[in-house]
Amino acid sequence: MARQMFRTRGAAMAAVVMALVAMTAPVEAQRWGRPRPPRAGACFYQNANYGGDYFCVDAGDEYDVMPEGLNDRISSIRLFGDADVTVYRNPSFRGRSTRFNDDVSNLQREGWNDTVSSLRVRLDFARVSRDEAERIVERAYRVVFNREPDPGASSWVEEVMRNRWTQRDLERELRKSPEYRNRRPGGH
Ligand SMILES: [Ca+2]
Ligand SMILES: [Ca+2]
Repeated sequence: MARQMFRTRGAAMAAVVMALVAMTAPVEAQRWGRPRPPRAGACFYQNANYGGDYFCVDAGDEYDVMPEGLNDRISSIRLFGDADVTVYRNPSFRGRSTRFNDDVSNLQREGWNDTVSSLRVRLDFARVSRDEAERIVERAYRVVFNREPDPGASSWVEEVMRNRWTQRDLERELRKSPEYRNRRPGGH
């Protein structure tokens, strides 16, 4: 019951957003073509191995119903900019679903050829690599402590990855540390 209400409210909000978009810009019906891939999002191809025409969806967007001509036609998927995709066998995010967080060159191998009837594209925040986390720690240390991270900073790398922190989140945590408090004017 609660889930049903949530879904209904979500749909109502989506309708409001769609109406706002419609007021500010003409809504271009999504169709097969050769668009420029999004910086963060996914492209869906008519054929396996990213063949034939395709359409693209930005991260954060979703289709509860596939635009005309796109239903039960998708055969491969490419992801861009740390996005992931959840596909559903039926409209309205119903039926069997699978989440993909990597390119799928042939949906047939996954049991999903020509069967996707609704989909969601999301940013995959979980996929912060260790390299990215280390860079976040380095930058945050320079901002907050005005120095390079020492070996003790490796535990912060783990925290960034586990909690999916941004640099700003980490800076906030570092400012709670004794090192930061002691270096502030008036601190001793
Ligand atoms: Ca197809
Ligand atoms: Ca279907």
